[in-house]
Amino acid sequence: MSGATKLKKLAGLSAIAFATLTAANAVNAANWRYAHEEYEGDVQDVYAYKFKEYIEDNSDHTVQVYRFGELGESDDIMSQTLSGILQFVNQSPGFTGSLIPEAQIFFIPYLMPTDMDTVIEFFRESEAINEMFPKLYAEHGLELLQMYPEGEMVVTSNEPITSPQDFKNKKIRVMTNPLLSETYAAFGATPTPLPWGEVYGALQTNMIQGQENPIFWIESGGLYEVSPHLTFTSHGWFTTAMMANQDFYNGLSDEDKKLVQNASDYAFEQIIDHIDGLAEEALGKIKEACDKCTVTRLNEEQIAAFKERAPQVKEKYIEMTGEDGKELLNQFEEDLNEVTSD
Ligand code: 6CS
Repeated sequence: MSGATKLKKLAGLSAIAFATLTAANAVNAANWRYAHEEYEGDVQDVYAYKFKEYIEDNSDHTVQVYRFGELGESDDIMSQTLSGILQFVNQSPGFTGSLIPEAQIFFIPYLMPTDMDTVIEFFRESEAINEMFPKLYAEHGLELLQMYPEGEMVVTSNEPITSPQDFKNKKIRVMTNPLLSETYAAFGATPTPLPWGEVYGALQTNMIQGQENPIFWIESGGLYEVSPHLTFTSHGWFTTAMMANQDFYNGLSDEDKKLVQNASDYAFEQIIDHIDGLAEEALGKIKEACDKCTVTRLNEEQIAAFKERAPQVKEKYIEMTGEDGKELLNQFEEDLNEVTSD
């Protein structure tokens, strides 16, 4: 065989090998479905798209992201994940708390620090977050991939709030977990659990007189238009969680499991950058857009009046979650002490 013929034959063989490999990759390449609870450009959307970017840049898989409303409410996307229709879901403990009672820990008021750097360090280092929570989620068929903070909780209402007395006779919307209702009852309000899709309309029609959420969401969802008095109560952070259907996750190759873990970590780092300064920016936009809006930052004395009602909520949490919840709370508090005593 001449040199030229050999070369042609080799080229032919490698073309076949390449085509075979590509076909094999195409067979192995999956399209994963991922739903979250927010709109374009919001924190959960940024996380989802960073996750997608990592997966698609580092494998042949693709990720299809569904935003709020495309597949229903928060509870709907969780059901779809549990039944395997979706592979990934981002749902905040505000809703997961009705499925996994221990996840309600984030609604014990004044448990979390207010300073963002401390909160982030807590999420990075906490044994409760990174070791205990994955086990609790696994008991419910979910592979917990990441918990992350979105922003400090701020109350919006039809009148400024400076004391628990100001909450009297006000129906305050809460996400649908029982402990958050306990918190607002302890604060002196009438808690009103509602799914997200009903909140704007209920404020607009005065069915409810207030709600709580991070500033970026109050701005992006236009909540300040119908609930113009903002109060910084320093009582907590909006936390969220990204997870996978566990049967799906367990069925992945080791390589794909690593890919998913790396993509979750990558998106987490991106989100930490993203939320830095986000609340201040959103507050600036609200002040510019809204003449009737007021901003109240409670002073230490005013905070104390709310804080003294926190122990009764902690008691309720223990009552609702038993020994497992107590153990989680102890670890959570120990982890918090570690990051706040630095
Ligand atoms: O209040 C809520 O229901 C919504 N708040 C935020 C910040 N994200 C999604 C959630 O559904």
